Amino acid sequence: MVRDIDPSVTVNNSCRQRWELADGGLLLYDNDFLPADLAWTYFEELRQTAAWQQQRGAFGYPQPRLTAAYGDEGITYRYSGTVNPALPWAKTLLEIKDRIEAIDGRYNFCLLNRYRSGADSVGWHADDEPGHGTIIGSLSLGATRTFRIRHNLTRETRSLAVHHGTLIIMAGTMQQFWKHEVPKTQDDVGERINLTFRWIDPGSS
Ligand SMILES: O=C(O)CCC(=O)C(=O)O
Repeated sequence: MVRDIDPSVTVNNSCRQRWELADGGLLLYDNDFLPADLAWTYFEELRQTAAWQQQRGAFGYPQPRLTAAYGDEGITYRYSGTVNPALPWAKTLLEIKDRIEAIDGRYNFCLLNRYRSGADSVGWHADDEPGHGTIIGSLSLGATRTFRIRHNLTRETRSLAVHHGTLIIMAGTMQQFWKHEVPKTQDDVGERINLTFRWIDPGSS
């Protein structure tokens, strides 16, 4: 089953959702979190200055996107065979982190994903590594893409359009019972940058 957002809750192009998901997952969605001009300033700066690289995943294949990692000193994010030591926070990232922490969560690491076109993607996964916080703040900049979530057992699937300036917060038990993905698209979409702010226990990284 695929359920999309009910468009009737959209007011003046601004749409906020709070999804209380099966088994205690929680997803907050705000498609109007950042004003468009500020979001473009962040997009351009991060596109030009972040330390982008194309990592190889668990089976040695290049990931279909570029990534960069920033955070507190000594924090490393390891997932799917990749090792992502944090570079020192850039000022812009700290500014964005403050804005998201004002909504929910506390973060010491940010993974940036850059989707160069519709051919770039991230497959179904959960961010459920031991020692990681359960709240993840995820900001979208640039092209609109589809963000999907799927329950591990029932396969209930929901889909959201993530726009320029959209914030999603994933919380509760969502990483335990649900997976998420950004699928490839044949649409002629431009570049998108996504920032996921996380908490990684210093002892576990
Ligand atoms: O690009 C996105 O919206 C999702 C990124 C993601 O799933 C991740 O970094 O774990």
